[in-house]
Amino acid sequence: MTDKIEEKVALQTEDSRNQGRRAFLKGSAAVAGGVMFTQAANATGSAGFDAKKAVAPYAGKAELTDVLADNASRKTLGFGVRKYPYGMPSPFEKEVQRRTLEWLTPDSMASITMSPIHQLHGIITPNGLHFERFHGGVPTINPDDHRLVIHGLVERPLIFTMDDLKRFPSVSRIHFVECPANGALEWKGIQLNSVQWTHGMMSCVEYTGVRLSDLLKEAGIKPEGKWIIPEGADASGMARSLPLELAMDDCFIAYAQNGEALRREQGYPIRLVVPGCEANMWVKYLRRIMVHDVPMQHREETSKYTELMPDGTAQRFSWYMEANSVITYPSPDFKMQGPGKYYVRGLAWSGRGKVAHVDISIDGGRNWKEAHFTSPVLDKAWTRFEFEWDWDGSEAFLMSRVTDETGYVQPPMPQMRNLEGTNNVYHRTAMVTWRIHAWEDGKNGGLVENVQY
Ligand SMILES: Nc1nc2c(c(=O)[nH]1)N[C@H]1C(S)=C(S)[C@@H](COP(=O)(O)O)O[C@H]1N2
Ligand SMILES: [Mo]
Repeated sequence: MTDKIEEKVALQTEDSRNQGRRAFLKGSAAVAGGVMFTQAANATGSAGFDAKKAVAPYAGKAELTDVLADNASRKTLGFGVRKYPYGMPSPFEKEVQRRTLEWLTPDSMASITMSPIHQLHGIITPNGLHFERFHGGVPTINPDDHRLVIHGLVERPLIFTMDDLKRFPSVSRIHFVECPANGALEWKGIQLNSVQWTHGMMSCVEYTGVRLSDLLKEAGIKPEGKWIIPEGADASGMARSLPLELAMDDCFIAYAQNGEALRREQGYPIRLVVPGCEANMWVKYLRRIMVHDVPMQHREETSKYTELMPDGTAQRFSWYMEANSVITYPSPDFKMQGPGKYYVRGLAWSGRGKVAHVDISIDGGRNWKEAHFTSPVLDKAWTRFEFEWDWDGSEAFLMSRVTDETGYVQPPMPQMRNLEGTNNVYHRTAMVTWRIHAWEDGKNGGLVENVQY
């Protein structure tokens, strides 16, 4: 049985590759009016075409005939409508998964999985690939039974059903969400050779929900009320304190993510969205918000979500995620395909606003050139950058450095380590370096390796 399935998959792979090539040829002919053929003509004599600088390989007549020949997928019908009432990715994408490290998360109830950010495109994380972090398992909550309570130092304690929440004006915003432990494994030195491990504790989606300020105004905050303590309905009873100014600013309570209801892993039926801030404040399965005069004293946040400085003292509250960036292609999961033109791609984001610009170095930080953006530039959201690079095949050290709209510049790793030491677990947001091995470097030729510079 298994063998049969594998056989089928192998066959389909071949077919879909051919189909992919055909679609590409069709597409380029339609868009560029037969560029492929013009290039072919140039390559055989005329000036103006430099085969060495081309990204796409030259297609001769024999290859074209071969690729354009009918194949299995054109001779049989595919599957019909209603096969998947809820659509699934192609089976050929089955390696694109969130993953965990066994040694990092021995217990699946208090666990984490990382998003395969090297396999994502643009700035939106699909719901099924959103990173996951939970302290007490994922509850399956019936939204009809779920309530949100706002109480404490308020004029009118309130109880909302999920339908009540949807009657408020809605907001839809694209934001990144990042665990402050993202990158933490690399504080002391290099550990892992994949951007999924070094930066996958984050995602970026479109949330829809209701403004927290609308609900708090409805309840009426008493003058003594200075903090809110949101709490989750899962077994972990996750709770954190937020100052009222932050709560009244751009926070909202999301019921939807990328156009559909939140996934259970992400807090179904509702989660708090605290744009730009540490993900642990984004309480999932939100069941109550208590308005208080002081922050919570004895909970996890005071012991855990602090930054331990070299002298042993702790920075107690560090809410915002600093500007950060990373090159996702090429990165250690890829191997270079030979000297030639590459489009270096990556993500930049800032918890304090918009990304202003991203610079790229190919020589380990000595020289920098500006990348351009290929996505919208949004507030507290991922921004996708790209940089054209002619790789001559020699050893290179790729780095990206973001500057955000506040003027903050992403520091190099040695600078961050000197400043904060290595006791810290959180907020390791310094630059990373990918070493590209020279093409002629024996069996390592073209490998991409995580090194710290
Ligand atoms: N109720 C509840 N909310 C929670 C948590 C939790 O365990 N329970 N984990 C927090 C932490 S530490 C992180 S990093 C984010 C993870 O969000 P995600 O699972 O949607 O990626 O949720 C936060 N909110
Ligand atoms: Mo987290």
